[in-house]
Order: sequence, then structure tokens, then C-alpha cells
Amino acid sequence: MLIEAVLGDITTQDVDVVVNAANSSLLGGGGVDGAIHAAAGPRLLDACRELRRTTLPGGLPVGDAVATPGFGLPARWVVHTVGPNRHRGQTDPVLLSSCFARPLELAVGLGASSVAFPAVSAGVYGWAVEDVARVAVGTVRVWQEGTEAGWSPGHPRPHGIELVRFVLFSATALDAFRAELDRA
Ligand code: AR6
Repeated sequence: MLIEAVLGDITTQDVDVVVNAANSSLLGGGGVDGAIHAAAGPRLLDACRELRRTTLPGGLPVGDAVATPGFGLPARWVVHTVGPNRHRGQTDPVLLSSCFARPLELAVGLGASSVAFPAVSAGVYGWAVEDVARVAVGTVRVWQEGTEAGWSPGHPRPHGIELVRFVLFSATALDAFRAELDRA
């Protein structure tokens, strides 16, 4: 499974799953969330409203994730997750780690083979991008080790994910993720 970091706009990624750094309301916002809704079109908001009306009347909890179609995006699905908000005292890295592990679990259930993540919580929610990079890369690696236990090269990977791509919006963020990826 390739884990890479690139500079770019997550809305243009040609992957199966794009992860959205949403808020608990699922009803849109700024940053990645605003960009994804703008690119996916109004049917994405309709799908999120339907989730709120049915399975998530209280909203999506911090650290959890839920999938919708990608509508106008190149990606087939959007997996929405809610990062911890440092400005509200949500400083537990376990919550942030869950924002990377849960979408991977959902992606496997969807039959996806490629997933793109933004730097969840590194914008409006106030986490240092170096901390997000450490938690994100560490979580994906631990997830890979756990899910590939017993797997041998030459056989299909048990989870089906071939690519995890971190899509960063600034050179600083890219450097932080590349530094973590370069760590043995
Ligand atoms: N592609 C990739 N990365 C991006 C893009 C993009 N198009 N746009 C911004 N970033 P943020 P959060 C980077 O604020 O901190 C929203 O209003 C950005 O530079 O999007 O989890 C939601 O509705 C930063 O490094 O997410 C919530 O209310 C990173 O993505 C709240 O913001 C995350 O920044 C969530 O805050």
C-alpha cells in the first residue's frame, strides 16, 4: 500500500474516496468542507441533510465518519469526518487518530482502492500541522500493520486499499507530512 503526500486541491483528486474535514452538523462550512460541497454540487448537501433526518439526527460525533456519494467530484464517495476542535479544548490525539482510522474502515466497506485525506483539524480547528501529520501518518501505518497481519506479497491485500494520499494545501503542510513519511 502506497502512502504519499502531495501538494494540491483535494476536490480534483482522481481517487475512490475523498475524506472531508466536516463539522458535526454535516451541513457545510469553509475550508476543505466548503470546497468539497462547491465541487460536488447541491446534491451533496441534500445527502447530508438526509443523513441528519435519518441516521444522524444529533449530528456526526467528533472522531466518527460517514459516507455519501461524491456526486460532481471525480471521487465516487466522500467520507465525512469531524476533527477535534482545539479552540474548544479538544486536544486528545486519540480523537484525531480516529479521523484517519474510521474513514479507512469505511473505505474498505465501500470496496475502495484509493483514499485521499486532507490535514483534518489543521485549519479552522486549530491543530499544528506537525501534530496532525504525526497522528495521521502514524495512524495509517498502524492501521496497515494491523490489517495486513498474515498477508504475504503476491496476494491481494486483505483490505483492498492500494493508495492513501495526503493532499496538502501549503508547502508547510506538505513538508510536515513528508517529514513524517521519511521517518522510518
Ligand atoms: N484541498 C486540500 N486541503 C485544503 C483545501 C483543499 N481544497 N482547502 C483547505 N485545505 P479546514 P478543520 C486545508 O479548516 O481544521 C470547516 O468550516 C487547510 O489549509 O478545512 O478540520 C468545517 O465545516 C488545512 O490545512 O478543516 C468545520 O467547521 C486543512 O485543509 C471546520 O472547518 C484543514 O482545514 C473544520 O476545521
